[in-house]
Amino acid sequence: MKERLFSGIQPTGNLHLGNYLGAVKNWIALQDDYDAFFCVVDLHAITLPQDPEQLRSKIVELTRVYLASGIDPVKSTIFVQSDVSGHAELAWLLNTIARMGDMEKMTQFKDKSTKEGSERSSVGLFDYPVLMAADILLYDSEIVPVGDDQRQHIELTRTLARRFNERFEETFVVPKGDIREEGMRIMGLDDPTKKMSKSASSEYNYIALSDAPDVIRKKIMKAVTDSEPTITYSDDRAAVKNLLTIYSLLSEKSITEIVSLYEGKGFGDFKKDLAEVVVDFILPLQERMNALTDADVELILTQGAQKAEMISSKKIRAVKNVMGLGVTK
Ligand code: ATP
Ligand code: LTN
Repeated sequence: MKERLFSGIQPTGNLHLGNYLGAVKNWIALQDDYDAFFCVVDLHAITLPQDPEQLRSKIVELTRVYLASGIDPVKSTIFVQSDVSGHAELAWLLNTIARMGDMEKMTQFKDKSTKEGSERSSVGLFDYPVLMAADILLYDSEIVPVGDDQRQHIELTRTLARRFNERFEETFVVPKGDIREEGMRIMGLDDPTKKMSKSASSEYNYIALSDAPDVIRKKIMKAVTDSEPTITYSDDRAAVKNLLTIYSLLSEKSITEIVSLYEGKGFGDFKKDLAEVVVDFILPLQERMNALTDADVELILTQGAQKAEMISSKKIRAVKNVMGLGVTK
Protein backbone atom coordinates (compact mmCIF):
# COMPACT_ATOMS: atom_id res chain seq x y z
CA MET A 1 0.00 0.00 0.00
CA LYS A 2 1.35 3.37 -1.03
CA GLU A 3 1.25 6.32 1.33
CA ARG A 4 -1.37 8.95 0.60
CA LEU A 5 -0.25 12.36 -0.67
CA PHE A 6 -2.37 15.51 -0.96
CA SER A 7 -1.73 18.93 -2.46
CA GLY A 8 -3.59 21.73 -4.18
CA ILE A 9 -3.40 25.04 -5.97
CA GLN A 10 -5.96 27.84 -6.05
CA PRO A 11 -7.57 28.52 -9.43
CA THR A 12 -6.85 32.25 -9.35
CA GLY A 13 -4.65 34.58 -11.37
CA ASN A 14 -2.20 33.51 -14.03
CA LEU A 15 -0.30 30.36 -13.27
CA HIS A 16 3.39 31.15 -13.59
CA LEU A 17 6.78 29.48 -13.79
CA GLY A 18 7.13 29.74 -9.98
CA ASN A 19 3.98 27.68 -9.46
CA TYR A 20 5.19 25.10 -11.97
CA LEU A 21 8.77 24.78 -10.71
CA GLY A 22 7.84 25.15 -7.03
CA ALA A 23 4.82 22.88 -7.00
CA VAL A 24 3.60 20.98 -10.08
CA LYS A 25 7.03 19.76 -11.24
CA ASN A 26 7.64 18.07 -7.88
CA TRP A 27 4.24 16.46 -7.96
CA ILE A 28 5.03 14.71 -11.23
CA ALA A 29 8.07 13.11 -9.64
CA LEU A 30 6.07 12.02 -6.59
CA GLN A 31 3.04 10.48 -8.28
CA ASP A 32 4.73 7.11 -8.90
CA ASP A 33 5.65 6.62 -5.27
CA TYR A 34 2.45 7.81 -3.59
CA ASP A 35 -1.30 7.47 -3.84
CA ALA A 36 -1.58 11.10 -4.85
CA PHE A 37 -4.58 13.46 -4.70
CA PHE A 38 -4.21 16.75 -6.56
CA CYS A 39 -6.97 19.21 -5.90
CA VAL A 40 -8.12 22.44 -7.54
CA VAL A 41 -8.95 24.35 -4.36
CA ASP A 42 -11.77 26.61 -5.50
CA LEU A 43 -13.27 26.97 -2.01
CA HIS A 44 -9.97 28.56 -0.98
CA ALA A 45 -10.10 30.86 -3.99
CA ILE A 46 -13.40 32.41 -2.86
CA THR A 47 -11.86 33.60 0.41
CA LEU A 48 -11.07 36.65 -1.75
CA PRO A 49 -13.74 38.04 -4.11
CA GLN A 50 -13.87 36.21 -7.49
CA ASP A 51 -15.87 36.76 -10.63
CA PRO A 52 -18.00 33.56 -11.04
CA GLU A 53 -17.51 33.19 -14.77
CA GLN A 54 -13.80 33.76 -14.57
CA LEU A 55 -13.46 31.39 -11.61
CA ARG A 56 -15.07 28.57 -13.57
CA SER A 57 -12.73 29.04 -16.54
CA LYS A 58 -9.71 29.20 -14.19
CA ILE A 59 -10.75 25.86 -12.66
CA VAL A 60 -10.71 24.24 -16.10
CA GLU A 61 -7.46 25.96 -17.03
CA LEU A 62 -5.67 24.82 -13.89
CA THR A 63 -6.85 21.27 -14.52
CA ARG A 64 -5.41 21.52 -18.03
CA VAL A 65 -2.09 22.65 -16.55
CA TYR A 66 -2.06 19.69 -14.16
CA LEU A 67 -2.71 17.27 -17.03
CA ALA A 68 -0.45 18.90 -19.63
CA SER A 69 2.40 19.01 -17.08
CA GLY A 70 2.26 15.27 -16.73
CA ILE A 71 -0.04 14.48 -13.83
CA ASP A 72 -1.46 11.19 -14.93
CA PRO A 73 -5.14 10.70 -14.06
CA VAL A 74 -4.62 6.95 -14.10
CA LYS A 75 -2.01 7.13 -11.34
CA SER A 76 -3.31 10.16 -9.45
CA THR A 77 -6.69 11.53 -8.44
CA ILE A 78 -7.42 14.98 -9.86
CA PHE A 79 -10.54 16.78 -8.66
CA VAL A 80 -12.18 20.06 -7.72
CA GLN A 81 -12.57 20.78 -4.01
CA SER A 82 -16.17 22.07 -4.19
CA ASP A 83 -17.28 18.91 -6.05
CA VAL A 84 -16.71 16.95 -2.85
CA SER A 85 -18.91 18.12 0.00
CA GLY A 86 -16.70 16.67 2.75
CA HIS A 87 -14.19 19.51 2.53
CA ALA A 88 -16.60 22.20 3.70
CA GLU A 89 -18.21 19.82 6.17
CA LEU A 90 -14.99 18.75 7.85
CA ALA A 91 -13.83 22.38 7.93
CA TRP A 92 -16.89 23.20 10.06
CA LEU A 93 -16.26 20.29 12.41
CA LEU A 94 -12.60 21.29 12.78
CA ASN A 95 -13.65 24.90 13.41
CA THR A 96 -14.94 23.70 16.74
CA ILE A 97 -11.51 22.23 17.57
CA ALA A 98 -9.40 25.17 16.33
CA ARG A 99 -8.87 27.91 18.90
CA MET A 100 -8.85 31.64 18.32
CA GLY A 101 -5.32 31.55 19.73
CA ASP A 102 -4.19 29.16 16.97
CA MET A 103 -5.80 31.25 14.27
CA GLU A 104 -4.59 34.64 15.40
CA LYS A 105 -1.01 33.43 14.93
CA MET A 106 -1.51 32.76 11.20
CA THR A 107 0.61 35.19 9.19
CA GLN A 108 -1.14 34.65 5.84
CA PHE A 109 -4.32 36.35 7.10
CA LYS A 110 -2.27 39.30 8.26
CA ASP A 111 -0.59 39.52 4.82
CA LYS A 112 -3.70 38.98 2.72
CA SER A 113 -5.98 41.21 4.78
CA THR A 114 -3.77 44.29 4.63
CA LYS A 115 -5.31 45.39 1.32
CA GLU A 116 -8.92 45.47 2.52
CA GLY A 117 -8.14 45.73 6.23
CA SER A 118 -9.13 42.95 8.63
CA GLU A 119 -12.50 44.64 9.35
CA ARG A 120 -13.55 44.21 5.73
CA SER A 121 -11.90 40.82 5.08
CA SER A 122 -14.11 37.75 4.97
CA VAL A 123 -14.41 35.27 7.83
CA GLY A 124 -13.49 32.70 5.16
CA LEU A 125 -10.09 34.31 4.66
CA PHE A 126 -9.48 34.09 8.41
CA ASP A 127 -10.62 30.46 8.40
CA TYR A 128 -8.58 29.50 5.29
CA PRO A 129 -6.07 27.37 7.26
CA VAL A 130 -8.83 25.24 8.82
CA LEU A 131 -10.24 24.43 5.38
CA MET A 132 -6.74 23.46 4.30
CA ALA A 133 -6.44 21.18 7.35
CA ALA A 134 -9.77 19.61 6.35
CA ASP A 135 -8.48 18.96 2.80
CA ILE A 136 -5.51 17.08 4.16
CA LEU A 137 -7.13 15.17 7.06
CA LEU A 138 -10.16 14.07 5.03
CA TYR A 139 -8.01 11.60 3.06
CA ASP A 140 -5.70 10.37 5.84
CA SER A 141 -2.89 12.06 3.92
CA GLU A 142 0.56 11.23 5.16
CA ILE A 143 2.55 13.65 3.09
CA VAL A 144 1.81 17.17 1.86
CA PRO A 145 4.22 18.72 -0.66
CA VAL A 146 4.00 22.52 -0.42
CA GLY A 147 6.12 25.63 -0.63
CA ASP A 148 7.83 27.17 2.37
CA ASP A 149 4.99 29.71 2.73
CA GLN A 150 2.64 26.90 3.78
CA ARG A 151 4.72 25.67 6.73
CA GLN A 152 2.50 27.31 9.33
CA HIS A 153 -0.64 25.78 7.81
CA ILE A 154 0.86 22.29 7.97
CA GLU A 155 1.75 22.83 11.64
CA LEU A 156 -1.85 23.88 12.36
CA THR A 157 -3.12 20.76 10.54
CA ARG A 158 -0.91 18.58 12.74
CA THR A 159 -2.09 20.38 15.89
CA LEU A 160 -5.76 19.95 14.98
CA ALA A 161 -5.31 16.26 14.14
CA ARG A 162 -3.54 15.57 17.44
CA ARG A 163 -6.02 17.60 19.48
CA PHE A 164 -8.97 15.83 17.86
CA ASN A 165 -7.42 12.39 18.41
CA GLU A 166 -6.80 13.19 22.08
CA ARG A 167 -10.21 14.70 22.75
CA PHE A 168 -12.23 11.97 21.02
CA GLU A 169 -10.48 8.89 19.72
CA GLU A 170 -7.69 8.14 17.25
CA THR A 171 -9.33 9.33 14.01
CA PHE A 172 -6.88 11.33 11.96
CA VAL A 173 -3.46 10.57 10.55
CA VAL A 174 -1.01 13.29 11.63
CA PRO A 175 0.48 14.38 8.27
CA LYS A 176 3.97 15.55 7.42
CA GLY A 177 4.86 18.45 5.17
CA ASP A 178 7.29 17.85 2.32
CA ILE A 179 8.58 21.38 2.25
CA ARG A 180 10.97 22.38 -0.50
CA GLU A 181 13.49 24.94 0.57
CA GLU A 182 16.12 26.80 -1.41
CA GLY A 183 16.17 26.54 -5.15
CA MET A 184 12.49 25.86 -5.39
CA ARG A 185 11.56 29.43 -4.57
CA ILE A 186 11.52 31.31 -7.85
CA MET A 187 11.89 35.04 -7.41
CA GLY A 188 10.34 37.91 -9.36
CA LEU A 189 12.16 38.82 -12.58
CA ASP A 190 11.76 42.52 -11.80
CA ASP A 191 12.64 42.20 -8.11
CA PRO A 192 14.68 39.18 -6.96
CA THR A 193 14.05 39.96 -3.26
CA LYS A 194 10.39 38.88 -3.55
CA LYS A 195 8.95 35.60 -4.83
CA MET A 196 7.48 35.42 -8.31
CA SER A 197 3.79 36.01 -7.73
CA LYS A 198 0.64 36.05 -9.83
CA SER A 199 -0.63 38.99 -7.83
CA ALA A 200 2.47 41.09 -8.56
CA SER A 201 1.75 44.61 -9.77
CA SER A 202 3.96 44.38 -12.88
CA GLU A 203 3.63 41.66 -15.51
CA TYR A 204 7.41 41.80 -15.83
CA ASN A 205 7.51 40.07 -12.44
CA TYR A 206 6.46 36.67 -13.76
CA ILE A 207 6.37 34.38 -16.76
CA ALA A 208 2.85 33.07 -17.10
CA LEU A 209 2.42 29.56 -18.45
CA SER A 210 0.10 31.17 -21.01
CA ASP A 211 2.64 33.77 -22.24
CA ALA A 212 3.39 33.85 -25.98
CA PRO A 213 7.02 33.21 -27.05
CA ASP A 214 7.69 36.87 -27.84
CA VAL A 215 6.34 37.98 -24.49
CA ILE A 216 8.59 35.44 -22.78
CA ARG A 217 11.65 36.69 -24.70
CA LYS A 218 10.85 40.29 -23.84
CA LYS A 219 10.35 39.52 -20.15
CA ILE A 220 13.63 37.58 -19.88
CA MET A 221 15.60 40.27 -21.71
CA LYS A 222 14.20 42.86 -19.30
CA ALA A 223 14.86 40.78 -16.16
CA VAL A 224 17.01 42.67 -13.67
CA THR A 225 20.58 41.49 -13.09
CA ASP A 226 23.33 43.36 -11.25
CA SER A 227 26.36 45.47 -12.04
CA GLU A 228 28.83 42.55 -12.30
CA PRO A 229 29.32 41.49 -15.92
CA THR A 230 30.08 37.79 -15.32
CA ILE A 231 27.68 34.92 -14.77
CA THR A 232 28.35 33.30 -11.41
CA TYR A 233 26.17 31.61 -8.81
CA SER A 234 26.20 33.13 -5.35
CA ASP A 235 23.76 34.06 -2.58
CA ASP A 236 24.89 37.69 -2.86
CA ARG A 237 23.71 37.81 -6.46
CA ALA A 238 20.01 37.11 -6.02
CA ALA A 239 18.93 38.09 -9.54
CA VAL A 240 21.57 36.00 -11.35
CA LYS A 241 21.08 33.11 -8.96
CA ASN A 242 17.35 33.15 -9.77
CA LEU A 243 17.91 33.13 -13.55
CA LEU A 244 20.45 30.32 -13.21
CA THR A 245 17.98 28.35 -11.11
CA ILE A 246 15.25 28.69 -13.75
CA TYR A 247 17.72 27.72 -16.49
CA SER A 248 18.88 24.68 -14.57
CA LEU A 249 15.43 23.42 -13.55
CA LEU A 250 14.06 23.70 -17.08
CA SER A 251 17.08 22.38 -18.97
CA GLU A 252 18.01 19.65 -16.47
CA LYS A 253 21.60 20.96 -16.73
CA SER A 254 23.44 21.55 -13.45
CA ILE A 255 24.21 25.10 -12.32
CA THR A 256 27.97 24.40 -12.58
CA GLU A 257 27.52 23.20 -16.12
CA ILE A 258 25.61 26.34 -17.08
CA VAL A 259 28.10 28.65 -15.35
CA SER A 260 30.98 27.07 -17.28
CA LEU A 261 29.00 27.35 -20.54
CA TYR A 262 28.89 31.15 -20.11
CA GLU A 263 32.44 31.72 -18.94
CA GLY A 264 33.74 34.71 -20.86
CA LYS A 265 30.27 35.55 -22.15
CA GLY A 266 27.88 38.29 -21.07
CA PHE A 267 24.26 38.61 -20.05
CA GLY A 268 23.12 39.22 -23.62
CA ASP A 269 24.07 35.67 -24.68
CA PHE A 270 22.92 34.15 -21.43
CA LYS A 271 19.49 35.76 -21.50
CA LYS A 272 18.92 34.95 -25.17
CA ASP A 273 19.58 31.27 -24.48
CA LEU A 274 17.56 31.28 -21.29
CA ALA A 275 14.60 32.76 -23.19
CA GLU A 276 14.80 29.86 -25.66
CA VAL A 277 15.03 27.32 -22.82
CA VAL A 278 11.84 28.79 -21.34
CA VAL A 279 10.06 28.94 -24.72
CA ASP A 280 11.07 25.35 -25.48
CA PHE A 281 9.45 24.31 -22.25
CA ILE A 282 6.31 26.43 -22.43
CA LEU A 283 5.32 25.98 -26.10
CA PRO A 284 4.87 22.20 -25.94
CA LEU A 285 3.07 22.62 -22.60
CA GLN A 286 0.63 25.04 -24.24
CA GLU A 287 0.16 22.64 -27.15
CA ARG A 288 -0.66 19.82 -24.78
CA MET A 289 -3.10 22.09 -22.92
CA ASN A 290 -4.86 23.07 -26.15
CA ALA A 291 -5.13 19.45 -27.25
CA LEU A 292 -7.30 18.63 -24.24
CA THR A 293 -10.99 19.13 -24.93
CA ASP A 294 -13.49 20.39 -22.37
CA ALA A 295 -15.04 16.93 -22.47
CA ASP A 296 -11.67 15.30 -21.54
CA VAL A 297 -11.30 17.66 -18.60
CA GLU A 298 -14.86 17.13 -17.43
CA LEU A 299 -14.57 13.37 -17.54
CA ILE A 300 -11.33 13.33 -15.54
CA LEU A 301 -12.75 15.71 -12.92
CA THR A 302 -15.95 13.68 -12.63
CA GLN A 303 -14.03 10.45 -12.09
CA GLY A 304 -11.67 12.18 -9.66
CA ALA A 305 -14.56 13.60 -7.65
CA GLN A 306 -16.25 10.18 -7.47
CA LYS A 307 -13.14 8.58 -6.04
CA ALA A 308 -12.54 11.45 -3.61
CA GLU A 309 -16.18 11.35 -2.52
CA MET A 310 -16.00 7.63 -1.79
CA ILE A 311 -13.03 8.00 0.52
CA SER A 312 -14.03 11.27 2.15
CA SER A 313 -17.63 10.36 2.89
CA LYS A 314 -16.43 7.38 4.94
CA LYS A 315 -14.14 9.68 6.90
CA ILE A 316 -16.91 12.21 7.54
CA ARG A 317 -19.11 9.43 8.89
CA ALA A 318 -16.34 8.26 11.21
CA VAL A 319 -15.64 11.79 12.44
CA LYS A 320 -19.32 12.55 13.12
CA ASN A 321 -19.65 9.23 14.86
CA VAL A 322 -16.84 9.83 17.37
CA MET A 323 -18.14 13.36 17.97
CA GLY A 324 -21.63 12.05 18.77
CA LEU A 325 -23.27 13.79 15.82
CA GLY A 326 -26.20 12.64 13.69
CA VAL A 327 -28.61 9.78 14.18
CA THR A 328 -29.10 8.20 10.75
CA LYS A 329 -26.35 5.99 9.39
P1 ATP B 1 0.13 34.78 -4.77
O1 ATP B 1 0.00 35.47 -6.08
O2 ATP B 1 -0.99 35.08 -3.82
O3 ATP B 1 1.49 34.93 -4.20
P2 ATP B 1 0.96 32.21 -5.47
O4 ATP B 1 1.53 32.58 -6.78
O5 ATP B 1 1.85 31.99 -4.30
O6 ATP B 1 -0.12 33.27 -5.08
P3 ATP B 1 -0.56 29.86 -4.72
O7 ATP B 1 -1.83 29.38 -5.31
O8 ATP B 1 -0.60 30.42 -3.34
O9 ATP B 1 0.09 30.93 -5.72
O10 ATP B 1 0.53 28.73 -4.76
C1 ATP B 1 0.48 27.56 -5.51
C2 ATP B 1 1.74 26.77 -5.29
O11 ATP B 1 2.83 27.37 -6.00
C3 ATP B 1 2.21 26.68 -3.83
O12 ATP B 1 2.66 25.37 -3.55
C4 ATP B 1 3.32 27.69 -3.74
O13 ATP B 1 4.23 27.39 -2.73
C5 ATP B 1 3.93 27.59 -5.13
N1 ATP B 1 4.56 28.85 -5.51
C6 ATP B 1 3.96 30.03 -5.69
N2 ATP B 1 4.84 30.97 -6.05
C7 ATP B 1 6.05 30.36 -6.09
C8 ATP B 1 7.38 30.80 -6.39
N3 ATP B 1 7.62 32.04 -6.74
N4 ATP B 1 8.38 29.90 -6.35
C9 ATP B 1 8.13 28.63 -6.01
N5 ATP B 1 6.93 28.15 -5.71
C10 ATP B 1 5.89 28.99 -5.74
N1 LTN C 1 -2.90 26.98 0.67
C1 LTN C 1 -2.24 26.29 -0.40
C2 LTN C 1 -3.20 25.59 -1.31
C3 LTN C 1 -3.87 24.46 -0.61
C4 LTN C 1 -3.26 23.22 -0.21
C5 LTN C 1 -4.27 22.48 0.42
C6 LTN C 1 -1.96 22.71 -0.34
C7 LTN C 1 -5.17 24.40 -0.20
N2 LTN C 1 -5.41 23.21 0.42
C8 LTN C 1 -4.01 21.21 0.97
C9 LTN C 1 -1.71 21.45 0.19
C10 LTN C 1 -2.71 20.72 0.84
C11 LTN C 1 -1.43 27.30 -1.20
O1 LTN C 1 -1.79 28.45 -1.25
N3 LTN C 1 -0.39 26.88 -1.81
